Amino acid sequence: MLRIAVIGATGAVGRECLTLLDGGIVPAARVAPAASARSAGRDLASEWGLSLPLAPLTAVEDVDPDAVDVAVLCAGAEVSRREAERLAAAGVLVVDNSSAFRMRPDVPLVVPQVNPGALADRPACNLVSNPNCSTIQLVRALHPLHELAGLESVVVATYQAASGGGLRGLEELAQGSSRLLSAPGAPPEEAGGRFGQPLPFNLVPEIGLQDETGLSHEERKLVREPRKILGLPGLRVAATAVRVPVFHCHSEAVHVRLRRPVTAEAVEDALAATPGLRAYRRSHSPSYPMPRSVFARSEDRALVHVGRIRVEPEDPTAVALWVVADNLRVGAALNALQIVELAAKQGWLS
Ligand code: 11C
Repeated sequence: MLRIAVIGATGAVGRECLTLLDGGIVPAARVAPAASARSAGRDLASEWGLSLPLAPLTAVEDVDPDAVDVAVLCAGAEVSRREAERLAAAGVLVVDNSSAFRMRPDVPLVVPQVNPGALADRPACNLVSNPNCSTIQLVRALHPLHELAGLESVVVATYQAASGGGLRGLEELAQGSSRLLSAPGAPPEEAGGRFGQPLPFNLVPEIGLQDETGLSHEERKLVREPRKILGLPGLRVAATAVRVPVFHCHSEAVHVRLRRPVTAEAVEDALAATPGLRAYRRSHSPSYPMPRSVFARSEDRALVHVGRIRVEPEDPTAVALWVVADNLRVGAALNALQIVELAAKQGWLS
């Protein structure tokens, strides 16, 4: 059984990891949570009602590489840049949730349902990257279409929940919304905060800083990461990423051009036959998932949901989809722990 460190354990993704480990997703002999030094000593097992074999919470810098086989890093790119290589150099397999190493050619970027072959061999650097949450649900919906008729190009608009901004993002949305509900005429908040702009009752079409071409950081990830995961370096992807005042679950409007013509039935069948994905056929009522309905049921939080499945009558290579998934679970913790599961199956961690 594995000895797993969860770094950034007190954050939104870290907590999801501990919840999934508590449910037994990967049998662990010992789970060592770590967070910033000011959280050290917190008793997460009693705070969150966990019964997994949890070691005392330590500061990130104090994680002992000799006491763990695998470390899941969920504390953001800055901590990953500081800690991942220290642990990896000492022989720990590091599964990193941040954007720090994703585009490094020697670091596999893995969605186990899409490119498990990227983990055929243990990477010499001991690092595996977990993709961005909005990328994971996108490639999981795109992959069956690629297998069906070849991907030519993708246009995606995201509707991203506040939980993508962590616990602070959730708190900002809750507090700002209740403030506005009690004083609807109140002037808008100042720019700033977790999302750069006020989110309650608003839409913020900029997630992360824009580069010189005007693409935001989130949009750059949506363009580059699918190419690496799908093994399609020339895939054309256009993305607009928008933060919306929804607490949980990212949604995406996806328009795809395929190499060969398809029918809507064939697309529905391909999506419905894909493990871990729920297809909402046009005959289904409603014919689409929504963030709140997905978040409401634990089993739905582990799936990618695809609805509004359309093929343009005038151009049967053009397909449109609406994709919803829990960004903290499917888009982060679950994918990371499925990477751990795959690495364990490969015999890398025994
Ligand atoms: C968001 N996608 O919703 C981001 C959060 O690169 O792993 C995850 C950032 C990342 O704001």
